[in-house]
Amino acid sequence: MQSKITTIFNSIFEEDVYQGLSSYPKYLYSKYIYDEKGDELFQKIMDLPEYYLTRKEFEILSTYRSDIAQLFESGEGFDLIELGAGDGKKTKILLKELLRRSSDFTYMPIDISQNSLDLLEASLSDEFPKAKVRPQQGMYFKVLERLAELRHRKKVILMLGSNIGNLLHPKAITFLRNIQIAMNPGDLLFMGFDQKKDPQTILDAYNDKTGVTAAFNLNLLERINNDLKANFDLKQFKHWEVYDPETGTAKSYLVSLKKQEVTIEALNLNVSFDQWETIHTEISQKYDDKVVAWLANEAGLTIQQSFTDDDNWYKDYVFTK
Ligand code: AVI
Repeated sequence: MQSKITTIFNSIFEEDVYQGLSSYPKYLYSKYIYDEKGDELFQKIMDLPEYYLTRKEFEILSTYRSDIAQLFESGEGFDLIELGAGDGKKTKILLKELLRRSSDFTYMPIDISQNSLDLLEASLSDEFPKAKVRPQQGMYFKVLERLAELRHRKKVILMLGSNIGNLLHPKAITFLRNIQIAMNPGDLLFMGFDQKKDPQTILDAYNDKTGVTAAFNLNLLERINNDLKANFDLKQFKHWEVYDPETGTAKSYLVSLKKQEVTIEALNLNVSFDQWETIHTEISQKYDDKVVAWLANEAGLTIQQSFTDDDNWYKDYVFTK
């Protein structure tokens, strides 16, 4: 008779790592890159010359700040709810414009990390002491559910950085549908989507010369080493990026440079790698208008308008319910 061993996990992180590294082909979720070091590396990525996404969205928000502010404004005032505000560098362009126009609004950044929210709140009170800021700590959807009950005035939901691109289409649709459910007629969703372009430009953005993106990807293994007592040798794995111009999907991998075995003590797990075996770590989806319209339609949303940069490399779309 076969005996079934049940592994008890102490966290979803443990369970996800166990599942991902016991599967064939192996995978790990990119959300786990973002520990303290991962956050720092991502800040560096955003300053890389190859990583055009941040620059392009900055350009769009700066160029169209007054049109965007006008779209957001409403007679009874509005709540500006941002999903994943980070350091708020790009959002500050809009906040500055809204304050200049004396718009009546409350800024509600939502983040899972209380620490990021505290830092953001401190920098906002320095730069914009007059802004009404009400940070909301928690998972996006739990907070959005709470905020859905705010029916007294217009909600503008903001998600910048093409963060949606880290989800495959079916998950992106569920994500957008959950936002749609939290919206009332008249509310807006303002969201960034990185666009399809010269495949080489995309490959370079995820494979910079200085190796910051490689270190970012490898941070997944470092985090598992630190948090789950594992012994990944980071020098024996190589960052590898591919981009399929047909589907618009950029995929990141870590490739094992030799046959090797890794022990993850906290999971009581030995993981064997063949030479050249892969761990799939991230997708960064690129879009065009047709795909965004399809996603919106599936989620019960309508595109009202979009803003783009001089090269049409990146777009911010405005959706209504
Ligand atoms: C956060 N996210 C939108 C980034 C992206 O472009 O997929 C994460 C990233 N991965 C490598 N470089 C940047």
